[in-house]
Amino acid sequence: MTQQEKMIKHKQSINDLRYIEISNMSARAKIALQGAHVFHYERVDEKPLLWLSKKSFFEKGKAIRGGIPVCWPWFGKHPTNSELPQHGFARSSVWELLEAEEIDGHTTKVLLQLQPSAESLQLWPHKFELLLAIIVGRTLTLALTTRNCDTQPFEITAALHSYLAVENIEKVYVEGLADKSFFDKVTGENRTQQGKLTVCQEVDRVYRKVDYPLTLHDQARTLHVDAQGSSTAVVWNPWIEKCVAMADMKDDSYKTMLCIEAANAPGDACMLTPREEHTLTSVISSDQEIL
Ligand code: TA6
Repeated sequence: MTQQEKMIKHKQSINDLRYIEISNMSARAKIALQGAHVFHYERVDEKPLLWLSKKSFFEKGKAIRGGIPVCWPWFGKHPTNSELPQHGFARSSVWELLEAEEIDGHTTKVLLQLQPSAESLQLWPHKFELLLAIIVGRTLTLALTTRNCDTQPFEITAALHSYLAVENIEKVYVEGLADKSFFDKVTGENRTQQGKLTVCQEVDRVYRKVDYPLTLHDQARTLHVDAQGSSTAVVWNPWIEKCVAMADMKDDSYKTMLCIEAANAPGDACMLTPREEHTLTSVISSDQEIL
């Protein structure tokens, strides 16, 4: 077995869902081909940075609960048709693996592609190419590129919906959002963030004109979410009632996760003319030194 084969293992499967397992000198990651979904990322000698629900479905056509779902070509509810799937179809479609290569002993790159299918054209009648480049190393980078391959312009909203793992939600705070205006999806109001963000109830907010990086202070470490190609950031924790109501979360799951999502949420939508492209990038890192 070559060194490269040891570091990139293909075609493992959970309930028939294929995934790639990456392991290099800095980190380990697992990426499902359904959704191009990074559902595990941990640096060597450190707890996972990404949260994954112990009750997540690993089923065809159902998004994994945790990791980084790719919300595309719309974020949240469809703007005009509430019967269409929340957060679009990219997260539940099977992507094609184009490349998996070791850049050096500490860094591995994976490239996945989604193209239109009969099903996608029914949901969203546009020709596109969607690429997700994932770089697994001391940091985790995801770069989502949308190309308009159609003859007409189209508009997308999107998010790299990262679920970050925390020790105790009631003791964390997020820095970088002070004085930013946000839409509060819980109350339906527009508000302004006063100081740092703490979480002691349901939080579902779309922050505007965000200056990345955002910093999540957990008890033993500090996580950072940096982004390019995005001016909106979504922060979400379902809190007690919504968590209990979700079939793929344990009742107390809300205590150990917080989503901080680099997004092109409504208000930051991207209009692409034919052949134009846009890249939304998110970089997740930790301050904890590798031992
Ligand atoms: O990003 C926050 C959000 O849009 C919330 O409103 C919440 O519903 C969450 O995503 C999870 O959505 P999902 O469709 O995965 O259950």
